[in-house]
Amino acid sequence: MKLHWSSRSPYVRKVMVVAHETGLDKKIATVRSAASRTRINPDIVKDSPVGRIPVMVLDEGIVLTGSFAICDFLDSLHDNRKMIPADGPSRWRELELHGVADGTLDLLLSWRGEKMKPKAQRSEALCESCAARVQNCLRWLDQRAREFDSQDYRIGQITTGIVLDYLDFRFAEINWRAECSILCEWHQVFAARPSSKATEIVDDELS
Ligand SMILES: N[C@@H](CCC(=O)N[C@@H](CS)C(=O)NCC(=O)O)C(=O)O
Repeated sequence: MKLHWSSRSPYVRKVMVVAHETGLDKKIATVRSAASRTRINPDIVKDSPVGRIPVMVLDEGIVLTGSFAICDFLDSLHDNRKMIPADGPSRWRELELHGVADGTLDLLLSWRGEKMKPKAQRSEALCESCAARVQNCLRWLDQRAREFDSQDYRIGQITTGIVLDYLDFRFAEINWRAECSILCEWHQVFAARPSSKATEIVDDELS
């Protein structure tokens, strides 16, 4: 399995944490692929027309675009604790959490894309809307974190931890620890997991 990969993408990190948690990391051949909103990377679009990462090319030639589909595929390859429950209420509960955590990442990436523009081209309305929604999401995640349990460590908690690390990486000005005391305490548990340590964000200029 080939994975278009970057050390700075939170969505790629989600895939890699799931791979480590399920013991599949050694089976993945990572290819460093830089993705940007403004430049098309021909190596990525050769495999997926969307031109974003992560993209996984399976051994049989099928190409999976997007982190959730890739995590779902990885989950089909093992018989240990599933990262995405197959059915029943636990599946919908997990997708409820994942939806908010993943949506927070989407908001952060849109916000950052806007913040990086020269001031004259920037939409302050978009920045303010992203800021308000991110704050709502963090409050929601903080309440939900009351129920976080290591026996139930799956894609929803994984994505939540990645959101928090991404905030520290790209939005150091947001003091989420001050407002989200439950997430703040839980983040230490997340950071100590071997799968988190093995996939820490590295700001190498190449990716
Ligand atoms: N929903 C997608 C989002 C992927 C995504 O936005 N990846 C970013 C890198 S972190 C990207 O490729 N950005 C380039 C672009 O938006 O064109 C997923 O879950 O994989």
